[in-house]
Amino acid sequence: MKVFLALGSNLGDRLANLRQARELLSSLALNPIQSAGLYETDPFDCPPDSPAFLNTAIAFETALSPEELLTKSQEIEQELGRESQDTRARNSPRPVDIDLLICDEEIRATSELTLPHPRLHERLFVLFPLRDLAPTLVPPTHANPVSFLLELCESPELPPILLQEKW
Ligand code: PH2
Ligand code: MG
Ligand code: MG
Repeated sequence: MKVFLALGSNLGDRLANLRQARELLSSLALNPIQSAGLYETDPFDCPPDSPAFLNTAIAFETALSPEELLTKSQEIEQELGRESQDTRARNSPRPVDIDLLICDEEIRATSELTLPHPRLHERLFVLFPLRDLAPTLVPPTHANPVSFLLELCESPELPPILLQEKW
């Protein structure tokens, strides 16, 4: 199964956090991980005075199911210092956030997991990196490729700033 994950960090050494997340995720991958560019983005829908994010996306093949990948991703988030959902305010600063965007043609709508990610097409901080990896991919349940989803996106976010293509 080919999977696309969004990565974000707005606490601590943000780039080091993203690199560590990628390194830990690589143990789940059957092939070398593909990485999107590294973007700095304004916090969107976050508590006031939240620090800026680094956002990116990665893609790899895995033998895990989406549910297994979700569990592993949550373990990695916690290993990198993220507090559990019950103790922190919604969208408060986090060392790393790992979101499953697309898992092949898999579709889910459970309380644990929605696939494709329900806000995939609404967020510039997701679409910019995803376009780097898969501009022509039409996500399941969508009618348009990623590059066109980005053109259609009417988010009020400031455009993400590309800091580095490689990281
Ligand atoms: N993640 C959120 C909420 N807001 N804003 C930016 N810029 N980047 C994010 O990754 C992000 C966000 C929820 O996970
Ligand atoms: Mg998120
Ligand atoms: Mg998340």
